[in-house]
Amino acid sequence: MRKSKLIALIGLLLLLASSTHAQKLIWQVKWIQTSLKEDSLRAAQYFSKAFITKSAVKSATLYITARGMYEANINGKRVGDAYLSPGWTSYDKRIAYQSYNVSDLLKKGENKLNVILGDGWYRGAIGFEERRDYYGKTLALLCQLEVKYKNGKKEIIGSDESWRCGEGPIRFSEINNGETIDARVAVKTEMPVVIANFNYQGLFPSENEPIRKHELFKPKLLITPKGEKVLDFGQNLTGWIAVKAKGPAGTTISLEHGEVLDNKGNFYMGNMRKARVKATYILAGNGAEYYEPHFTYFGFRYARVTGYPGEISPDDFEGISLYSDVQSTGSFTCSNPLINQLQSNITWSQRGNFLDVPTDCPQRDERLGWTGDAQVFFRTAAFNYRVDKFFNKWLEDMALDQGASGIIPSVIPNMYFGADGSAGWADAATIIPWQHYLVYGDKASLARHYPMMKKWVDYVKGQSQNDLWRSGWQFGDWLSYRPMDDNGTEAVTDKFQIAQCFWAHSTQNLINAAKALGRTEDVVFYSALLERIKIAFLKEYFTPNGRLMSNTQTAYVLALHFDMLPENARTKAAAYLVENIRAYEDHLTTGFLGTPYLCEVLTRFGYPDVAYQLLNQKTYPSWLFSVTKGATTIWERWNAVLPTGEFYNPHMNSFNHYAYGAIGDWLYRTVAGINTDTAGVGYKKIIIKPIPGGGLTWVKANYLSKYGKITANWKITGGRLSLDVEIPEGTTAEILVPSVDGKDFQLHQVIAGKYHYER
Ligand code: RAM
Repeated sequence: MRKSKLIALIGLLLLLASSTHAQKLIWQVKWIQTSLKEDSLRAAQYFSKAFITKSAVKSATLYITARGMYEANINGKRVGDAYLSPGWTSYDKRIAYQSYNVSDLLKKGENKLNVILGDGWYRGAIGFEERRDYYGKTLALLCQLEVKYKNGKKEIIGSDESWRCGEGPIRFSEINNGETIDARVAVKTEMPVVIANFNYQGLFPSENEPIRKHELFKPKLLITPKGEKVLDFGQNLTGWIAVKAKGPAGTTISLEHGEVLDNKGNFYMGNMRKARVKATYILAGNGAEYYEPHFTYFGFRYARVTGYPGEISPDDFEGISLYSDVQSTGSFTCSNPLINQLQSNITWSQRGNFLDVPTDCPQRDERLGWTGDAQVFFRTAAFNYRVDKFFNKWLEDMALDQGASGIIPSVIPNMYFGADGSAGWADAATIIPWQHYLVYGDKASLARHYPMMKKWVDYVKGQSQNDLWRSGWQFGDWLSYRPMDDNGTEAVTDKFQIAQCFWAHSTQNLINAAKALGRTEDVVFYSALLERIKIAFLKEYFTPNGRLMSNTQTAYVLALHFDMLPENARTKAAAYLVENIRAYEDHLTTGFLGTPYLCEVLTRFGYPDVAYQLLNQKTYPSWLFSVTKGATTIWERWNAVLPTGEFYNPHMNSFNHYAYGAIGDWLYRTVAGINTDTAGVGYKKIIIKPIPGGGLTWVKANYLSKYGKITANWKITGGRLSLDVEIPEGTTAEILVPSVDGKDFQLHQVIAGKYHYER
């Protein structure tokens, strides 16, 4: 007994020692900045330090970060395979640093550590318009190379006054505006550096996956009707293009990036707004040259090429996709190729918008961490990829950016442009932590985000009068169906009716979290509040006959999904929802807030057939409309391309916006039927309940939970349904085997194993 206690204690001490070692890096270096005068283009800054390793190196670690974006190399070899480092956090509050094992890059004797700094998110044009210098005007570098010698000695080579700085080939780089590389300019670091006036405050070791290179694409060359040379990579992706070329010195190759061709087949950049999205390469003229950008990224499927020397061969170009290196965890395929394309589009919009921050879009002058978009997409994202760390990091910034009043900014990292605290956007503060807990079962994270959840609910409470939230900025059911008509088919839902639903939802999420964390007082307090919120909702927005004041799909979906209505009024409300869908000839009319729950609500209230009709709908507005128009990612609007083939107005028309991809959650959870349960969060307890329908004859899906792989495959042959299920070790499951028509279910309680059922 005693001995085991002692062993446990030693174990604990060792654990503490190792974790404090991992977290407590002692910086012994200085922030440094360039001494060069900058022109308006602000070329990338080059830093270097020559040093000598005195004896054989055992190991070496480089700790590095920047105010700006960094890329390091030792003796000409790139350090690590992460891009756009140190990633984007609320830099005014915290900046991540990374550590790299560089043991293999050092050699005995003379070495050179080189670092290039670009403007990045720190001071380049980001967000709307040409917003620069958001976090500061000065780029700075902080790095510490810790060398351990075989003879037991240690040495630190870090940023300090002994470094040199200068310029090199990257003449310009900005997130929104691309990069210019002039290979004729040699790297020259001869000037002294300046010690920058920054301290170590807010520095933290990054825990989430870095941005890395992923899929590679070979283009096809198109000559458009205008006679322009355009590369088509076949997929709307986020990243950049690597180019091989050979030509005289000074030859200038430009690549402009676009997502779509216009309806005449010409290159189109109208929807980029102020983002210049251009990569420029100026050849050194010394034979075969290779280029790719460093400190920018593009959202594109097409690239217009100008200035390329000689014949353009597609072999000389490669599209490289970049995104946070999160583990792939899910796949969904079925017998309908259009739905498979939809799933592919969802996955690609996720990839293209998960670059350290979940952004709305990757191409125009925006690319911001919009809270609403991230919230509606979270569950879908968590099926496709393991996003626990990715979101924990972002939620941490959200907590830091939360106002003292409890208000949550609309974009995280916050860009302060007003319009904060909107229902459905700011509610990301409770929705994501709670959903995160359901998916990953990580109580420590939930506890960490709990104060933010509570502060947000309290903020709304402070705004409310007589338990009604009817004030402040509201985006409403953003981008819902709004035809230009005179007969009232617009599907606008009263924004405060929506707000009241989300306030209830946030309060419910808070209560759920309080229960999970054993905060009984909060459970009691917020349960009473929730009751009052719902009573106030009914008085204000619910008619004696059972309709809602705004008689829209979104209104019914939110009221039903968030349990706003008395039990005995729900069946009727669901019937009104269906009636409404019928009135639009089996079309959805929902915007960002109603769409994620639409099919789920229909399923819950006994209308999975209607949900399938919406899923299968090919005419506007619908998910498959964009698919039939050749989309390879999810569009921002149901009508990014109008039924006429024209574009919607260019001011806000992204072709890579994952929000409407939230239907992916329903594909996994209902069509394939893979779900978890509050009785065993994090897929400790699994529910398998597929609901066949929509003419599908087979579905195959799997999801890699932390316990292992969960599979649900079903098919219908000869009027019989068969279901194959795989349940991982350490879990239990309820398998509900559906009848062919999806109307009744046979329950099996199982443990880990592979199961086959037929009905
Ligand atoms: C748009 C963004 C985003 C949305 C906001 C309200 O500009 O693209 O998708 O959340 O507006």
